[in-house]
Amino acid sequence: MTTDALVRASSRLDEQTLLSIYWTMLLSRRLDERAWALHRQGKIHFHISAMGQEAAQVGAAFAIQRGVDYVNPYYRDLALSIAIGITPLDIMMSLYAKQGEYSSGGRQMPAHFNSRRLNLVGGSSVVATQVPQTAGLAFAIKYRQKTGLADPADPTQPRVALTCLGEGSTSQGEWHEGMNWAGVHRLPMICLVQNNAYAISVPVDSQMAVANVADRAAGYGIPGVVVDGNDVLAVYDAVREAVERAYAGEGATLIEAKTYRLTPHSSDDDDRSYRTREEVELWKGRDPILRFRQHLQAEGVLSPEQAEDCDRRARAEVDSAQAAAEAAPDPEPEEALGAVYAPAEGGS
Ligand SMILES: Cc1ncc(C[n+]2csc(CCOP(=O)(O)OP(=O)(O)O)c2C)c(N)n1
Ligand SMILES: [Mg+2]
Repeated sequence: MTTDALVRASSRLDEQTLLSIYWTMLLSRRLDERAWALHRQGKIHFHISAMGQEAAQVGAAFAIQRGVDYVNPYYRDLALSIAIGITPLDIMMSLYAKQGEYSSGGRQMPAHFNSRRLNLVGGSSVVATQVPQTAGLAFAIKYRQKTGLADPADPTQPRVALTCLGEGSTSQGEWHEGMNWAGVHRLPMICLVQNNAYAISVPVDSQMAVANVADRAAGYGIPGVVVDGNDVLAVYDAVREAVERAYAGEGATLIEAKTYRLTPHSSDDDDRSYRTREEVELWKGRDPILRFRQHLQAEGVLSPEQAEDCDRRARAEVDSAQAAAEAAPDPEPEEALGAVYAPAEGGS
């Protein structure tokens, strides 16, 4: 490691970028909170939340080349998807399943984030299936660069494929298969495990017999890194280092971000049956957004007035996204018979 690499990459982020990271986390949180309220009002049918995990997601997104690198997200990656370029209006249109909804024309559940334009790859609800797909994608990146078939517009552009999943999903065979492939072929891949301590009701110590998911990296011959998932800059640093390894042809990295989900698993879960209120309150005190706000204020990057202004603007953006989605037409019933991702003929 060079002396330069010992300096945290995040220490080189300019104030504008730091504020943009903060804004993205906050916007995701306000959108997320509104979705819960809409669900409880009976206006939408389902929501699954990123609350508590914004640092892990936004820190990772800002460490890659957003829109250039490939991302295979999982259902909890609301904040990550917003950071990549999915908009609050897109999300609201999904929640209301309105005509023209961005991810599937309103045909599948919300939280299946995808955009060809943003290199955000749509996944299945079946957990961990995105991991071998990401390994395949990373293999293609490497193969195309080696054989000169890389992006004809920019053949020298380095790329990495990032995927995310929860710690519970690492019990699935697909995860092991994908990670092994990434190790064997030294693929430009990053697997970010967001360890939020539960897989629905199952606590992590019933899920695995090792202390850290990252400990398993040794079995794949790749580095495994544990990071404080509620510290956005620590996550940024860990992912940035993995990106640089991937771009330099040094292969894949497994990163485990230790975090906590502040909400029940989904709008249809009651977490009182498997975790105490004291535990949840403890983690609310470690809220990654509050923590980053305090950091920015201490550094003189964000004043209390600016923080309030950010909050007002985030709420206003969520208000207008909600209003636009409510006013949008429902799909025609016969649209349900069409293809999910693209029109059957001549689609984009
Ligand atoms: C193969 C498979 N088994 C079970 C489910 C049902 N399921 C959906 S989410 C989930 C929990 C996953 O927990 P974790 O990987 O820790 O992610 P988290 O939801 O905590 O972010 C389960 C069991 C599924 N979607 N796919
Ligand atoms: Mg989990």
